[in-house]
Amino acid sequence: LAVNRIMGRGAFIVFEGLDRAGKSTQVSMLTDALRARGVAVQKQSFPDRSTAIGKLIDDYLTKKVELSPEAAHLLFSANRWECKDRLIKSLEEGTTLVVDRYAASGAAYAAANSGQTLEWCSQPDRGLPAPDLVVFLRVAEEEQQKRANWGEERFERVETQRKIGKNFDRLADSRTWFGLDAQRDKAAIHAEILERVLRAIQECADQSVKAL
Ligand code: T5A
Ligand code: NA
Repeated sequence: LAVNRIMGRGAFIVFEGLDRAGKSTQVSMLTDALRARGVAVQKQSFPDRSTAIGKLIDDYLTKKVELSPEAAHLLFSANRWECKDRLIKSLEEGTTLVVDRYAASGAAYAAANSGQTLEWCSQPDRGLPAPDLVVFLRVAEEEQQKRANWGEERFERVETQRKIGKNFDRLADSRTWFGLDAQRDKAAIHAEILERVLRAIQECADQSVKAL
């Protein structure tokens, strides 16, 4: 598209971190700030609990249904695959995507929960669009537990979170991951993220969307 060549494609920005790290808070702050600067931007969360698959995932997370860990993992992945075409279309039209959790959450949580290897757990997402930047929010367990509604959903236990944290460390790729201390003031965290994201938007404008 001629428009793409002039404007560039949008950036695929993903937020990752343990439960209550502040992802949703920062996703909203970033989306608002980009919009205020005239950047075309869309927000997306995974799991997307609004679809049929997403409703089943919600029942699983809130402990209304039981599933084998592997079956649950494949549903989380299917929930990303059902959005694939829409995500790519938005990026190609020049819209930057700000996404709350993605494939790294899938692999890190499933490996902690199922006992399958990280490699096994990474397979179902191979072929999905790859993030240009993964913003990784770091919080200590004491801080996590102080934040609202801790302990209600399925994976909100200290032992599980420790395993998931180790998995995230193994998945972190120095080229695309940007880790930061998420225990500071919300505005300070936001300022650091915004600066890095504006750079990512420029850097990927003339690159094609890569695949996981
Ligand atoms: N999952 C997910 C899988 O197992 N596989 C997958 O493939 C995927 C995609 C639900 C669960 O599903 C698992 C992971 C999860 O266990 P979710 O819907 O994203 O995933 O749920 P959570 O990540 O648990 O969402 P939370 O809402 O708990 O965490 P957030 O988004 O990280 O945190 P946020 O922004 O809502 O903030 C939490 C609280 O902290 C405060 C906020 O005001 C809020 O009260 N807060 C701060 N307090 C002090 N200082 C700061 N800087 C703060 N920032 C936020
Ligand atoms: Na969230």
